[in-house]
Amino acid sequence: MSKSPYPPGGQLNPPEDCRRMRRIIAEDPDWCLAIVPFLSNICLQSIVRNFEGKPIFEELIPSQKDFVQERLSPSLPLRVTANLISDGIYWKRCCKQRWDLCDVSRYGHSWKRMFFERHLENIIELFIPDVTDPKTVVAMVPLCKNYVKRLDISQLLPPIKEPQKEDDEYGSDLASDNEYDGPSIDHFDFSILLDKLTSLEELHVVYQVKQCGMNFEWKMFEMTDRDCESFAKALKSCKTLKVLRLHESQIEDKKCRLLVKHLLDHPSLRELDFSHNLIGDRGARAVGKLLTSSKLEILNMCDNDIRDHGAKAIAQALSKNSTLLSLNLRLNQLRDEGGQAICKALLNNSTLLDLHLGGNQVMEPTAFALSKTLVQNNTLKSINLSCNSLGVVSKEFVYIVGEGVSSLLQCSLHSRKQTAG
Ligand SMILES: *[C@@H]1O[C@H](CO)[C@@H](O)[C@H](O)[C@H]1NC(C)=O
Ligand SMILES: *[C@@H]1O[C@H](CO)[C@@H](O)[C@H](O)[C@H]1NC(C)=O
Ligand SMILES: *[C@@H]1O[C@H](CO)[C@@H](O)[C@H](O)[C@H]1NC(C)=O
Ligand SMILES: *[C@@H]1O[C@H](CO)[C@@H](O)[C@H](O)[C@H]1NC(C)=O
Ligand SMILES: CC(=O)N[C@H]1CO[C@H](CO)[C@@H](O)[C@@H]1O
Repeated sequence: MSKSPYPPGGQLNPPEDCRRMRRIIAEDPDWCLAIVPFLSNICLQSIVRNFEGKPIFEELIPSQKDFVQERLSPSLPLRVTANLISDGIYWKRCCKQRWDLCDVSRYGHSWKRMFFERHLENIIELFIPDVTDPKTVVAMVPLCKNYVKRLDISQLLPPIKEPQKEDDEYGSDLASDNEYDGPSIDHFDFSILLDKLTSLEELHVVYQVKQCGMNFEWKMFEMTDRDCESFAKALKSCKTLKVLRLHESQIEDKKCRLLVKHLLDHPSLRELDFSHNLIGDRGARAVGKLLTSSKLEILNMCDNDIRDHGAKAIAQALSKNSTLLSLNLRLNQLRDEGGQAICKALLNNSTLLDLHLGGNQVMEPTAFALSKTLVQNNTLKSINLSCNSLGVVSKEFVYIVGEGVSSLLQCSLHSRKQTAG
């Protein structure tokens, strides 16, 4: 086989190609001057044509692999291609054929990773409980587990509504006397999948239905108790997970505590994002416990319902040994009691670099506590106190910050309403 296959009928003639010298012009009017293709090219084309029945790829040299990758059909079954064809032009063609927007830099510049992550996301996002066979998801595992590092699930569908259920929506016991016990699961059950995805590092999940239109119902936008139980178990089984984002899913204290319980002593979790949920003080206490028993570095509890007691629990965890680098408590209800607790905790050996206390109704006392912390000792690099009524203190505070702390890189103090004086 020749080492330099080139396109059939192509005009690229290597100079040493002696066949160029052929100068026979026959009297046959159909005689063609085009050069006979290399036998190796014909072989490669045959490989491409028969790939599904008889895949030959490993044995080829790199240039031949490229030749094949450029010509294989993107609609070949994945069971043939998944673990055979390496990252490269073939997977790029598969991605481009399926999606208009393909930003490969989001996938570590791996087209294969992009293909399998988005393919699996698609299957999960269109999974209908009790309709889709869970086997279709599990069957994907051996094909994709080596390439899927992150899953970004932006939709989870509820079961199809039984028509007779509409009548007993208001709790008529007689109506629910029929055989039907309701759906067996409320949304896709992650516990059938997560323990098998051995490369998964990041998981983002939102329990919501996109484009529900006139079918809108609030319950399309929440994680149920049953979901939470199976999800928590699934998390525990996924030992490689580093980043968990579970937002806008109506998670309250009970679900938060269940999730945290299964995350305690997780071997690899580094970032946790429970933003835009309904977590209150009891949930925050559980999260505080998680802080002291894990190596969490980034915690985002933005837009929840944490008050002073919850803040104190988090503060206590901070003042003990914590590995936390970034804490976001924006849009909670810490008020001064909570705000002061957090600031005082930072006096004690914290590693924290970024703190966001925006929109927490904190006022002068917190600003003073923070200024004391900053003057005494800090590793803090950025503080955001926007959307609080710091009032007249802010001027003085900025002065202290300016005088005492040179390491602070960023400080945001935009007050929504400045008290006159
Ligand atoms: C804090 O962490 C350091 C190093 O990780 C460890 O040596 C020390 O014992 C810990 N202290 C407490 C109170 O947990
Ligand atoms: C800081 O640590 C000291 C001793 O380790 C302890 O007595 C004090 O209560 C801690 N302060 C806070 C706010 O946790
Ligand atoms: C601040 O913390 C650093 C490191 O934790 C320590 O070396 C330094 O002595 C502390 N300074 C004060 C004023 O406590
Ligand atoms: C502070 O937080 C608010 C809300 O997240 C944001 O809009 C603003 O840009 C932040 N300020 C800085 C300096 O980062
Ligand atoms: C428990 C602990 O290590 N506490 C130390 C925290 O840091 C201050 C000084 O910043 C020390 O005095 C404490 O001993």
